[in-house]
Amino acid sequence: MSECLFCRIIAGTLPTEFVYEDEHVVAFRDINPAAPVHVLVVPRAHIETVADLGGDTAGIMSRLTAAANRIARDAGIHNGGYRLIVNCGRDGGQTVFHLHMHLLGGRQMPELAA
Ligand code: DGP
Repeated sequence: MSECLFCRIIAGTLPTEFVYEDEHVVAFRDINPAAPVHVLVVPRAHIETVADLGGDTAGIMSRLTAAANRIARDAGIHNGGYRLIVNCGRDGGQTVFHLHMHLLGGRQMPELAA
């Protein structure tokens, strides 16, 4: 069995409700939400970080963004706006090493800290 937490969620061995899925992408609520809407948008393929993208996987960010925009519309936060975040590596604050995009919304987001 995969050691990767998000691969286990994608494979269904760690039961998690998907708020969106297609051939390439799944999305589920963050276990520790930082906003009223906090969804993780994740490629089915195991790619550790955004820095690993290229070649065959170069289009993944477009797929993640398109899915996040659709989820935001479905959640009714598209007019007010929302924040998309990709943490990369330890210094970027990444804790789960399977690429994912955070969709955060439903409240005013604070300015980014310096
Ligand atoms: P990051 O720090 O960018 O790597 O974000 C990882 C996120 O994953 C973090 O906000 C918490 C979330 N998370 C960790 N474990 C689980 C889990 O088992 N289920 C769900 N739904 N989210 C998880």
